[in-house]
Amino acid sequence: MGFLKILYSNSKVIHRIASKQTLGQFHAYPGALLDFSSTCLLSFFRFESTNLLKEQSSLFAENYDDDDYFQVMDFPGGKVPITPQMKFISESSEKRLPCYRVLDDDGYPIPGSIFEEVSKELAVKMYSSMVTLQTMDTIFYEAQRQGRLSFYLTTAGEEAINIASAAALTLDDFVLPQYREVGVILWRGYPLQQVANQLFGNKFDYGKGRQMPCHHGSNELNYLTVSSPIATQIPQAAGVAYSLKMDKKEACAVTFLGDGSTSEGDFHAALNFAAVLDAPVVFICRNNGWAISTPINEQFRSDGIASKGIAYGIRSIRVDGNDALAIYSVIRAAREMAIKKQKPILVEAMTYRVAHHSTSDDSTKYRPVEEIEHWKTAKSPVSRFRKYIQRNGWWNDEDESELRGDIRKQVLQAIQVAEKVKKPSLTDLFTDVYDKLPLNLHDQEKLVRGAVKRAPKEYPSDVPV
Ligand SMILES: Cc1ncc(C[n+]2csc(CCOP(=O)(O)OP(=O)(O)O)c2C)c(N)n1
Ligand SMILES: [Mg+2]
Repeated sequence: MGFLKILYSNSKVIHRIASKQTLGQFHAYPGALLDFSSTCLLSFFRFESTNLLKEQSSLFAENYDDDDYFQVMDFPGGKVPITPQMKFISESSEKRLPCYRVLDDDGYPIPGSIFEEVSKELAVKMYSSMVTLQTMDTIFYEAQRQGRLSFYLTTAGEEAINIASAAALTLDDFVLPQYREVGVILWRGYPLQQVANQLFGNKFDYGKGRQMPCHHGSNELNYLTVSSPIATQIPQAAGVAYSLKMDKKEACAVTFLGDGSTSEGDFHAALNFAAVLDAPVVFICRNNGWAISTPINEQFRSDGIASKGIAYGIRSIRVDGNDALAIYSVIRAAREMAIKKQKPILVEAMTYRVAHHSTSDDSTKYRPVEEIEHWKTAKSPVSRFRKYIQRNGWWNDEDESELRGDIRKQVLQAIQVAEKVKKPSLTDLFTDVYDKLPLNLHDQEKLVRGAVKRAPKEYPSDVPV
């Protein structure tokens, strides 16, 4: 075992003290400080000093070469190679992490790509679900513009991440979503009518109208309800995964998050917890380039998100988020690894948020319309997958118009039904959190009821008192 000690003296010189084994590489000078290990024979030498400032450029080497290492040293946490070279690891690697892809922009499999085959039945179901998302987005967005809904968020441009990842999971896996993943809950069996009920906050909404629109959730489908505060779900997912581990379940937790969410401390705490607890969780980050109007270059300096996983000791991959086949293969493999090896996995899906952030945003104010158009058309994940299934002989133009017409009818019907249903009663505003209503909530309820009595005309007629 050898020792390396770096001492900064006033004159900015470095004295290196090393064991005998290292001598071949240094000019040795006697008379320096001594550091001992009881287990090995030590000599001590003072080596030629180096002027830090003069040699600064050589300190910022991209990486160490194998030749730079000549010994290892025990530290808490394991053995670490030692080196006489003082090289800072560069803040940015010259090479960016690659992005796994199966289908090119025209829907042709890239020669040599390794991926999980999907059957005709599964492929058509995946495509139909993506078209359902597109249709929902068009109609619900319009309904918000007509003033029938208070708020709406689309999944435009991210249909493949929604559907292909959902298809790769099982119902036993717990999903902890952000808010742009309604396709995942739909895939698990949440009816279109329920989507509309939630958006209108009517009495059939599972959340009884207490959440904003687009905050879906279902106990039955192991899909935790969306939380408005960004990144809430990420540490929760590490916790859910740890609980699945304790119960020895053949399932994992899967959480979705945006690139913007990685700027929250919760993201970092979650990754670290998951790593040290060996929690079977798959973190799926939709890197869509924007957190409302903040572009990713104002969000982080790292090579995206996958590089952060590596820093936390988490197996990570970057995938083309507009390639349904690539996502399906990656999430299948990630799930399998998370469960079999009992460890977390980070997936960074590269994509683009094609629509405005939500109905409260106008993205043309902060990004070029041509850029949006390019991603909407040339890079569309839905068109790409359609080309693939059509070329396989699994789909044709007739199927397409029939499907679009049919889904359009279903969404319009769901809106009409949901809109007519009464709102949850005033009482529901105060229930479900505490077993017994605490005094402060009891007082608040009394206050509200008093106000309704005093000004009944101000109170919405479709909300039972
Ligand atoms: C703690 C917190 N801060 C700020 C917000 C406001 N907010 C809502 S969405 C959002 C952007 C999130 O961006 P990203 O995670 O990239 O998701 P995307 O909308 O791109 O899918 C912000 C800042 C919030 N909801 N919660
Ligand atoms: Mg984003």
